[in-house]
Amino acid sequence: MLHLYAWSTPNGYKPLIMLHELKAEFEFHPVPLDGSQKSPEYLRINPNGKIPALRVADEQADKEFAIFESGAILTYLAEVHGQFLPTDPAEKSQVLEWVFFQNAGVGPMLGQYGYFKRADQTNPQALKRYGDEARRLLNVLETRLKECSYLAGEDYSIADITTHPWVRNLSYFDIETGEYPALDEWINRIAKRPAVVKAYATEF
Ligand SMILES: N[C@@H](CCC(=O)N[C@@H](CS)C(=O)NCC(=O)O)C(=O)O
Repeated sequence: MLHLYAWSTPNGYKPLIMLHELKAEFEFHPVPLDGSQKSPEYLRINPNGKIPALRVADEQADKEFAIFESGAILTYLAEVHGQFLPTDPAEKSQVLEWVFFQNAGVGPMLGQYGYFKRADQTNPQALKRYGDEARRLLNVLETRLKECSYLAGEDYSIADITTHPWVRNLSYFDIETGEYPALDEWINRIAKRPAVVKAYATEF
């Protein structure tokens, strides 16, 4: 049995999309970001005190473990189900480079940009630094999506699943989607996938 711990944020939607894409059965445990993510019980599941986390309870094998970091969760699920991540090392690297790019770049930079734009408007240097970097990263995605249908090439993969929740609402950052037409087309195309629709409709 899979137990997902998440909340309605970009990082929380990634495993929800993945589990729905896989049509996997799972138990959903909402973790509101009101301090619950730092409770002693939850820290035993994710020592980093953030969502998401996935607990895997394999009763038959008498094995139980938890995974934190959304990239690790998506990779685990992809490998167990043999979907959305190729096994050939060269092809796999083409997916993982975009997964790491999102987890180390797009997420943290857009996250900081959103913070200085919405929650703390007292720091114009930080706003400019993160805003410039966010736009640079969006340009990297735009260039890539002008070349191919999906981030890792011609197949939908965990690279798309990990990136979509972060860029689907560019208006939150006061960024016009018209600035990135290929990215915009990809955002709308992915948003129509039944699993993606279902994940974003989750009630928290
Ligand atoms: N690198 C982590 C980032 C997780 C993360 O930043 N989660 C945020 C929500 S999107 C969170 O739990 N924030 C609450 C906190 O920092 O206490 C991942 O990809 O799983």
